[in-house]
Amino acid sequence: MARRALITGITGQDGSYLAEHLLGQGYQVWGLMRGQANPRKTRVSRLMSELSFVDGDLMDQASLVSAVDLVQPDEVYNLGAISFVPMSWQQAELVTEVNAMGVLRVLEAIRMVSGLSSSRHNGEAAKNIRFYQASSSEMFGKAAETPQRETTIFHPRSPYGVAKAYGHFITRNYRESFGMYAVGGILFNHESPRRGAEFVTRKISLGVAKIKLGLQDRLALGNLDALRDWGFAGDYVRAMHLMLQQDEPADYVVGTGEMHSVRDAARIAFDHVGLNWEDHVHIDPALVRPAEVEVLCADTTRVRQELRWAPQVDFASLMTMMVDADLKHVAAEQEYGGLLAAGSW
Ligand code: NAP
Ligand code: G4F
Repeated sequence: MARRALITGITGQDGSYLAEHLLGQGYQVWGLMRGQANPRKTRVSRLMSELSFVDGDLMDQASLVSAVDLVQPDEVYNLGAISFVPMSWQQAELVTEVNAMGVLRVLEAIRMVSGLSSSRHNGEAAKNIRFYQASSSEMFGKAAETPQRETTIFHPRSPYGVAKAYGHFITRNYRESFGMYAVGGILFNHESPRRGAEFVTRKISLGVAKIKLGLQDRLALGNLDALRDWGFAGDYVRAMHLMLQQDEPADYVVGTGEMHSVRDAARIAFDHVGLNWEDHVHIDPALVRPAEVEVLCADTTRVRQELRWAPQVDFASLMTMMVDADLKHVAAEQEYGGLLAAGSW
């Protein structure tokens, strides 16, 4: 019988790639969808006709219990979150509710549907629902060491990072308290043509496409010196799946092991279309963060050795893939008068 997976965050970048990957592996896949008419449903459902949806919201415990009960999943991937770091300074309480308490609510939903009693210490799960939590390298924040590995202490620099640290620890706690197969994937930045336009790589690729097509001339950025370990989202969802296929649950750091600056990202993207980035990029101090994460780079030893996972797309190929996709995207929007914009990536 086909295995069943439930994904929260189905309308996001990772949700779409993970659903495609799991469908390709023969799973039946349900995506948790919030809102009565989520405008982002169209873009994910037109990619995958086999995908099913179930209503629910990470803010609403009862909806999560109903969703888990209805789907009866073998695996739950909690990718839902408010994922844009700057928003977490503006709406810290909301981000904490969704990104921290939301994790607890999904774990509780699994515990309730599985019939695991709260007094059952280190017991066997009545129904073995495996759980993946989308933890983040933002938890390392002001990094104690570089590269960062599974044992590096957390020093989050934003309410987002603090909330993710709670989600990571509560996942580990449910593993230790109830014997759940529950893991946190500590993923470093991963991007794609489906990345939200608010994140720096996509902001650059969209900006480059619009400048190349004569629709704008300048691109405002913040801290050009920030260093990140950027990979391709399509590679990283394979690691998520592998983490739930092991004999024993464990947390893994997932990245490429290479770091690049925001300046490098801009240079590669502008070079790709024959433009000089310095002619177009200007610094907007308003885009510099109250507390910046300066350096993130993964120590990938464990994920490579134990999961036999390795990324397939390097940084330059990732940036040029995104620019090429946005050149097509922006040209199509121009041709169809922006009609594609609402639902498309
Ligand atoms: P994304 O594109 O921003 O997608 C976020 C998803 O969360 C969307 O589907 C959104 O659905 C959903 N969501 C937001 N609030 C919700 C709520 N109250 N209830 C249910 N769903 C809700 O993020 P992503 O890049 O795919 O990242 C996936 C996960 O990995 C996130 O948890 C993120 O924090 C984490 N992460 C990402 C990276 C990265 O570099 N991409 C790295 C480390 C960790 P709506 O359509 O309803 O808004
Ligand atoms: O693309 P970003 O907004 O991603 P950030 O903050 O690293 O967070 C992403 O990765 C995390 C994993 O480490 C995820 F957990 C999180 O959900 C998200 O997916 O910014 C990257 C860097 C930052 O240092 C930022 O200050 O780029 C710098 N930057 C410089 N100019 C900019 C800009 N970032 C944005 N978004 N916009 C700019 O104009």
